[in-house]
Amino acid sequence: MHTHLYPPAFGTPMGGSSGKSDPKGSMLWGIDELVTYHYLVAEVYRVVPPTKLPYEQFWKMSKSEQADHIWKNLFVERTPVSEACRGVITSMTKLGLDPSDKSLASARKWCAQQDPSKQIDRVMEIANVSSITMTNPVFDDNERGRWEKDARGLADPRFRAVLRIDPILRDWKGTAAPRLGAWNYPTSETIDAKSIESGRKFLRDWIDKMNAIYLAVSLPPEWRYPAEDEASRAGQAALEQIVLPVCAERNLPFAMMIGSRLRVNPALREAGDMVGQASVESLVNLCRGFPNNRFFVTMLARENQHGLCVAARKFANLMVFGCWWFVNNPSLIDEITRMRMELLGTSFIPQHSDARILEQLIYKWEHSREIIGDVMAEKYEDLERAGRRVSGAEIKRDVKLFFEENFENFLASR
Ligand code: RAT
Ligand code: ZN
Repeated sequence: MHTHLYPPAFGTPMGGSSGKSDPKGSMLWGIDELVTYHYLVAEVYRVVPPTKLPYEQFWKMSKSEQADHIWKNLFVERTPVSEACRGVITSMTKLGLDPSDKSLASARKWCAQQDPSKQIDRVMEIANVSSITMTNPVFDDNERGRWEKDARGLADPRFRAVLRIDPILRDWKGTAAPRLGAWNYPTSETIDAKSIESGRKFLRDWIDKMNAIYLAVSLPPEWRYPAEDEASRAGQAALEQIVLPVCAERNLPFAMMIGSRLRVNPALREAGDMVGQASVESLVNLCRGFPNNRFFVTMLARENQHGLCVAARKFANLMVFGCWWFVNNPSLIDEITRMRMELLGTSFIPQHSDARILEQLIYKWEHSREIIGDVMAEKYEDLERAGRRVSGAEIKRDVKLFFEENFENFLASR
């Protein structure tokens, strides 16, 4: 339900057998991308610190050089036991590549011979995934440019779009308002009548252009509703008067990923983001205040998971989803899934993937499914011990809810 994956029409830096490489392309796939995933950049810097390899020097290296550096230091000279490392191993094994190789040369050669579109089919088949939901950040110039040039040409039946609108809530005055103005949606620094009209029109136009299935934002741990400081008031007003009314009018859920503090170590770029505890109370206020809106919500801090579960018991318009980023580790997936089943039964979405590189779909699903399956089995055993038989058909029904229908039904419900 949430990935950063794209079809080939968005361009791909690694052309594969089609040979069409687009350095600014958004479709990331293949061994070099897999091994340079930002989780692994963070991990390699624990082993080869910036005093030995300055950040600027790493970023100047080619993708393959970066991959070789990570492979050598995390996979060959150390045992790749971290979850991000193990993920690469699972994906390689399932693709028939040898994860014990000392060098990436043969994996690289194999990838170069693959056609990007066929690779998508292959990965979807191995991962047993029927549909991929993209994240389409409209304030990103590269992304927006591609939609403006040829929105129809981007359509691919395997992918669905999501309108991602972070600056509207995070930085109305400094980013969203001036950019909307430049795109012929006149706005003010405050959320006045003009800003509301333009903001709503902007969202409607882009929902239509992308055929978006929901809208989404990522918010810092400091996010509060209602806002507690002057700087956040425009974000609150934009949420109340632009985003939520359009979601309600179009009957689309709003996805909120809460708890990422961006760039605590800016030199690490995407790998430099941190976790922080968010306010579940703010979410509760929002769910109560907007009963005609539906919210998909995930939180990044382990400490927020219990409160989030309890909040979902109070509001049917809140759908808890996934184990995001730093909580996407076996021990925490186990703990969180167990707690959710105990508090919410089968009415949540246990996994959302967040794959950024195509082949990650393989391991993110494989690893999570195994844990979720174990938790389910244990819960069924508990039920049987309590005196209630659980049939195969019922188990199938639950699997379908967890891995497909809870998401689809929440998208479709009114
Ligand atoms: O989990 C991640 O890979 C992060 O880098 C983010 O992309 C996060 O998932 C987000 O969507 O903001
Ligand atoms: Zn994401």
